Amino acid sequence: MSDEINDALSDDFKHRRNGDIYVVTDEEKQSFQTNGFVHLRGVLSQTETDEIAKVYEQFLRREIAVTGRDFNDMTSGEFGTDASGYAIANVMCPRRYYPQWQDNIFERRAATIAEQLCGPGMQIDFDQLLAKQPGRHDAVFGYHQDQAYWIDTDDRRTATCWLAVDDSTIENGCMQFLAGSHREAVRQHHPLHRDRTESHTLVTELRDGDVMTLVPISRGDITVHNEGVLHGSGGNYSTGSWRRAYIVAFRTDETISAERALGFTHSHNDNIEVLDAVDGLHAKPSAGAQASGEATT
Ligand SMILES: O=C(O)CCC(=O)C(=O)O
Repeated sequence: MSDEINDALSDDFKHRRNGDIYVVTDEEKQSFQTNGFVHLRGVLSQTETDEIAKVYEQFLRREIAVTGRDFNDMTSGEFGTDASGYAIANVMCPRRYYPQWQDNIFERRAATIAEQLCGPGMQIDFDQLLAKQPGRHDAVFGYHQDQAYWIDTDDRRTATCWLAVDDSTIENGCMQFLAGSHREAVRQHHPLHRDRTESHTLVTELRDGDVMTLVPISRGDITVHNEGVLHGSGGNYSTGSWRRAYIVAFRTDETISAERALGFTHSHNDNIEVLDAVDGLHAKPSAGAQASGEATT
């Protein structure tokens, strides 16, 4: 039996896909509003995911040139070295480095999802690859709210579409969300290592009573999250399974123009003064954070 026929027979969600469109239900829209994230099943078929994985592997093998800090280890900030040692290989802005990837099936279907969840005027702001090697217990993506990484704009609507290129499991470090936390102000964040020249990564601490929801998803599924929900992920404890994710983030035309006018492009090579102006570094610690001993760097 061909891969395509096998794919079609084992695909419970193909009725949700119609060409470039993926139909989001009212219940899923409500879940995105309430929790700040939603899990959408079968956004890509297995065959479509295979096509994505081919280019993904070219990036990981460094067959596609990526400049400076845009290929780094998200856990250590290391870049320009042998990536086979990276716990989380992070490629920023892959569509910029490989324009042939623009308008691929994930981008097209995710665009229809962003519009259904956030309304009209949503465009791709940036994309990213995050690959956790098997057996890397240190492949931990620290807890954060995305808005903490970004400069403030008037309209913060965001749909960050996170595609599982491999089954994403509790064992290999699936996404975790703090449901409803987008209704809080941005918490104070601090760089994981000293300052932002050392590492791009920002983190915040959990507070008493915070309970993370772990969201394992199958290959071809996505999660979508907004700019405010607190999230992160654990290490890869599996012995043989990569946890590869391909992320395409949609924000409004106005936000993207405002970011670009300030020189903020989501590249890790952006000017340090621009990066130092982001929200979470300047958020005032809340009374609750001080009471629970949250870091206030
Ligand atoms: O892939 C991960 O573990 C984290 C991804 C993330 O923080 C994001 O997409 O905003």
